[in-house]
Amino acid sequence: MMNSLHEGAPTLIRREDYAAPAFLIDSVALTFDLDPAKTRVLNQMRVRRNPDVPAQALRLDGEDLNLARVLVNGAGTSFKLDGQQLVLENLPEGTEPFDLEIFTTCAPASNTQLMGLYVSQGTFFTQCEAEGFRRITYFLDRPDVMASYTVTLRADKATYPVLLSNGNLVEEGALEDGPNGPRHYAKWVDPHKKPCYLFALVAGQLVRREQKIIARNGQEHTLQIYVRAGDLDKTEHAMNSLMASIAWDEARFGLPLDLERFMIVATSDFNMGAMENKGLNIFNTKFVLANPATATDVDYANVESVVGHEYFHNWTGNRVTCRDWFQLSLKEGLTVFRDQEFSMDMVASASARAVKRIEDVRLLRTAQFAEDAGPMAHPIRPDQYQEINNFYTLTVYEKGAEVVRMMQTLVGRDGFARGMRLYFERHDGQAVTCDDFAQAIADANPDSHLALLLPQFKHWYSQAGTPRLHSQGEYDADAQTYTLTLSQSCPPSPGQPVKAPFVIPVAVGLLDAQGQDIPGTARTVVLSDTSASVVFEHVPSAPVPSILRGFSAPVVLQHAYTDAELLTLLAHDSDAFNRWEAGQRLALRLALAAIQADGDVPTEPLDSAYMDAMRAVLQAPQLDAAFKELVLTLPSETYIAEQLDMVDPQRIHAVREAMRLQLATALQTDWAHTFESHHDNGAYRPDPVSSGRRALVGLALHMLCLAARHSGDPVWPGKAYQRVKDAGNMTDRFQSLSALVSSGHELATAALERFHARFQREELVLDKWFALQAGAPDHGGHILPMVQQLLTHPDFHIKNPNRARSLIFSYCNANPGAFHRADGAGYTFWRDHVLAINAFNPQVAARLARALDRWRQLAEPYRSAACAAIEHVAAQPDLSNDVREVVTRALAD
Ligand code: B3K
Ligand code: ZN
Repeated sequence: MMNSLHEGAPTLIRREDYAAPAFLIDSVALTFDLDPAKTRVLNQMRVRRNPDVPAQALRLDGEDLNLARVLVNGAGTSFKLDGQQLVLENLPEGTEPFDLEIFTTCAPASNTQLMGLYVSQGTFFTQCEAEGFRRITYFLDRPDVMASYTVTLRADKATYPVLLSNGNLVEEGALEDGPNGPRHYAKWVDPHKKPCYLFALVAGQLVRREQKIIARNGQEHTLQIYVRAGDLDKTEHAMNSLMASIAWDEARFGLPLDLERFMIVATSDFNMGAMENKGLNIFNTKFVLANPATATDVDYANVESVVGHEYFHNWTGNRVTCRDWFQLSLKEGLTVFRDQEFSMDMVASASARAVKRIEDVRLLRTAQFAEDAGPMAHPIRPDQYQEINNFYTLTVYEKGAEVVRMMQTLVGRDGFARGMRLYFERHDGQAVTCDDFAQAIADANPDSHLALLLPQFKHWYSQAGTPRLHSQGEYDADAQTYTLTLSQSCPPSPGQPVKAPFVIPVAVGLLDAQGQDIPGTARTVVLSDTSASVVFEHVPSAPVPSILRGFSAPVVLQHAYTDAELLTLLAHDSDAFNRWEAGQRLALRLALAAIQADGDVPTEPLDSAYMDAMRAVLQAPQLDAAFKELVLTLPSETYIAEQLDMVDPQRIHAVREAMRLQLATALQTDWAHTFESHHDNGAYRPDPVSSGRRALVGLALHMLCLAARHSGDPVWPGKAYQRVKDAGNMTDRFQSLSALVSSGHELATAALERFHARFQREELVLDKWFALQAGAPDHGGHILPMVQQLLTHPDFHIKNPNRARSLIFSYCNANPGAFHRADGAGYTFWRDHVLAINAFNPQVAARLARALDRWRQLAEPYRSAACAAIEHVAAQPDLSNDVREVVTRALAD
């Protein structure tokens, strides 16, 4: 039976039911006797009644704990257990503080959920956000209860030489010997009050990289990154990223590091990317470890952005935290915005900034737009949930970041910095709401559109769904004016059939027929009504409008561009985002035409105008390689599917494959030239210029291998194989392997074997090896049997989330052409693995469950088969709350 099984109907938690806590906890002293099988936790709290709330019983949250003792002011007291809560009714009256001592035990070694205190490869770790602290001790497990923490860790010295918790190490030393030999302890005091979700401890055998830095005010800080022995040579990039993050937050927002000591610890077993525990960030190894031999350019970029993200939480999340979990985007949307800005500020050129923006928008439009159109759609500030862990979503994070970005657009960059200062002046040390944040930004900019339209702007917080921005232009040659009429609508989402208009900042500029910017036309139009017109004066000839530049709002732009206009934008727009976007629109248009045409999939879906444009991009000397790679990459199958009311995944797959093959064969000479002129650019450096070159070389090699598979020419596959053997870095090596695998070339098998043999002791590289195979293009249904075979591979471990994701998620979530099989076998696989994982790790299972969110959109026979698989899961009696919520919502009308 599931440990976290909640009896009866799952409860729905509602935002409107928020009530302040009846008790406050001023301080907590925790003493841990760490033992994998049975860890003893002594929790000594200083508690008082909240004077603002009517007197009532104290209800402490707990989960999977063994309770041994409860003392109030040193004496025994009556208590009862109500479900998982510990209820204390006979507490001292009045508002004087009292001592509450609770002694419990828990079993970290059998904690497979990886929430609370658990063991990974012999080391203790914690994960408390959102509600994991209750699995460590009884507590008011809610973010608006902030306390001072003192933590004493006691353990066997040989097995657990390193003992870490939040804050400063104030004492350490030997204890009396235990049955396994010498024992020791360490005592940590966190100088900052914090909610319990930011508590952390780590105990085990770790080595560290250390760096001292001097802040602007002259204060010294110690930065440490803890990893397993053998991984130290993979920590330099994370340390550099951390130092850059600290410097950036001081320079851009005036926010200094407020701790003497800042630690990052890496673990292989982690449900998500990383966690911002105060002063003791815990990271998935995937987002810390990187060296040129094992990590790709994408890994390097991810490490920088996740290290930045967690560090930035120190102010946006930790110093100012959330009042309740409905406010999650307060910290997550804002912190994603900050990490995006950080990554952009780290690169020198405008075009590298644009590349980062395109990548962020591509993720948003592919995955978040799909979420916003499906059964799990929710506003960035949700109104209700059954399981909060299901709401750590692309909507809360990525769309939340877009909402913050729109605020910055509306008040300007300086105005936004001013707003941030006011936010911290008002709320430092508090647990607050999204309203408080928006109010601070608006109040610091009283004359801005944001301040004038604030209540309406906040519809972005309360309404789900992706708005449609309709646009129409009319040129008046006599008056030399161009009138752009903008209007908005938003499709219904669960529980929200009708939407009020949003405030949409639309960055616009006009191009002349030669593609040059028409002076004086660039502006940001703020659409707040259902529709509005804007007139551009002194427009000498019919212009081409460049609308929603830089993707200035998270909307779907609908404008009836002609192909000629899109080609002009692609060739000339001074806004790099819209240049890329024009190419995507052209490709999408051709893809949709081929998908919707009757009869067989055309062998050449792309027209000559498109091919010529792509050739021109590839040959353009002034364009960056990274940008070329983005333009030459076709819209994904998932993105294409989102444009259709009825989805035939196999048809989409076949059309996109035909398009890829056409690009590969028709531009073969250009690909070869691109490869030759960009490859092998010296010693590995992860900067945007060299990583852009490598990305373009990788795409070229993919294309050349794809063309070769059809022509039978052995030259390029031979080169790719050679690079798998002797590439100087993982980016080149992995791209070469991937080119062979995704073109389905016969050399792929030998290359995969060679790669595996070489990296069999590198967990993160093996994850790539599994993911590559599970995510490869399907040829005649070969992927599923191969995935099933890989499940039995000695290196496959389903309980390790990274490994489960690399094989099972790569197949179900990231390979639509292989997953959606006419025989429904992909869905059966999904069903069985959702249930298998549900039995030991509900959070990971619920993520996998999301793979069938969009089943209603599917054509037959997929739709019925998917529905049956979901119904099968929903019918199980022992589902976790996490999975239950996802499948129930999927099946709801
Ligand atoms: N705040 C954590 C996420 C916690 C997820 C809990 N299910 C990481 C982050 O967003 O920085
Ligand atoms: Zn975060």
